[in-house]
Amino acid sequence: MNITNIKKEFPVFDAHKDLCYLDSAASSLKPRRVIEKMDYYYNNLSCNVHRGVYGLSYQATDMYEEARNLVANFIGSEFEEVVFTRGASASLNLVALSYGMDNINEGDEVITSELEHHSSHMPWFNVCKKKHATLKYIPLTKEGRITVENFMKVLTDKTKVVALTYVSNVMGYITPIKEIIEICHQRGIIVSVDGAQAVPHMKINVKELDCDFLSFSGHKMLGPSGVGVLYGKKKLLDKMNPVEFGGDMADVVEKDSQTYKDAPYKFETGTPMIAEVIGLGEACRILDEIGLDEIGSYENMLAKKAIELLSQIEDVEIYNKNTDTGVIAFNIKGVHPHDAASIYDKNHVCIRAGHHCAQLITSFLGQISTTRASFYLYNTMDDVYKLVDSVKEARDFFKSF
Ligand code: 7TS
Repeated sequence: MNITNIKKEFPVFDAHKDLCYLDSAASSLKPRRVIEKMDYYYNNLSCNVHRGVYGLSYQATDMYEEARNLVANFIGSEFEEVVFTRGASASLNLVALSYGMDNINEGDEVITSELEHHSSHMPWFNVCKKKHATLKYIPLTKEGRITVENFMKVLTDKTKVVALTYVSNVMGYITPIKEIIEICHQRGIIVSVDGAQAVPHMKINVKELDCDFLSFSGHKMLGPSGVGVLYGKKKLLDKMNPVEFGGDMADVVEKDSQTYKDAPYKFETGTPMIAEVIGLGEACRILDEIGLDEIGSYENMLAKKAIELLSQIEDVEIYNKNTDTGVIAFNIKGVHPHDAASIYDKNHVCIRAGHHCAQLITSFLGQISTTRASFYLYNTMDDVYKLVDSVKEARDFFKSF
């Protein structure tokens, strides 16, 4: 990968020459090609999809559906297995509200983990509460990992659904999800995978993974905000009921009967996020051109270097020294991450401090807040040094009181 050339593709670096952006786990930066593709739609078409019987609308529909094709190719699914949503949270909620509410009954069990983002486990907490089912958490290892061995400890004959993150947004650990899926499928259990932190960083083929559902967001993978994907196996999507009703998803509507279009359209009511979907399609193309294997190993290399250097600073506590990806979670002992963040901000180092919408793992670490640096394809070794220097500065400043 030629990082100098890659960086040139991100206009935000022209606007902020000193930018050290280490918050890609929250949202990635957007490359020019994605922005231009969305601009093209707004400048040249601007109209709705699936409705107009005129050329402009046909063209907009073609671009929108071409993006579905690009996403399907990107994850190795069929075209009709790609449902566009407004983001990973919406996708994860759709699985719980549709599949969960119709298939989870009193006495059933759902398995999740403390490593989840709130958007992954909270929808199931609510399904279980409403259906008088039990939500079980896989015991994490001391390091905070999900293992197959520990998964087996909570698996029972009552388990109906397993909802797990593929990559933790706080710890950067990769879940042994393929093995877990295999075990689940031997017992007829459905697996919903939160791919929000995985899909942008590693090549996923849903056919090989054999997951039942995979949820992810456009804005973490070079695409725009406001769009995400729910991949679902066709046989499951076909049986599932929509949870939102109205324009475009309907087939025949009478006063006393209603039918819906086939999946994926029955889940996409109203005017969709047209430009955003088109932008997401372009993002998939770019990630495939560069190669996700290379991106993943590059950002892990940067994270490992940062961990090595941060470990040498007295009072810095790193929670995931063995991160599998480009995510580092740390704190300076005795310094609140939000205080330290003011120093990082002064140095144009963008990193996130807080619980990262993952309060369970933050509590597991015995913290109320952690500092997270997350690397992506446009980061350089210079960014690592800037981060390390800023952490040193924050430590020296706050420890001098
Ligand atoms: N799942 C995981 C693992 C995530 O990291 C996030 C967002 C979501 C689901 C929800 O995605 P959304 O696009 O619907 O918001 N994670 C973060 C984060 O770590 N910092 O800001 C958002």
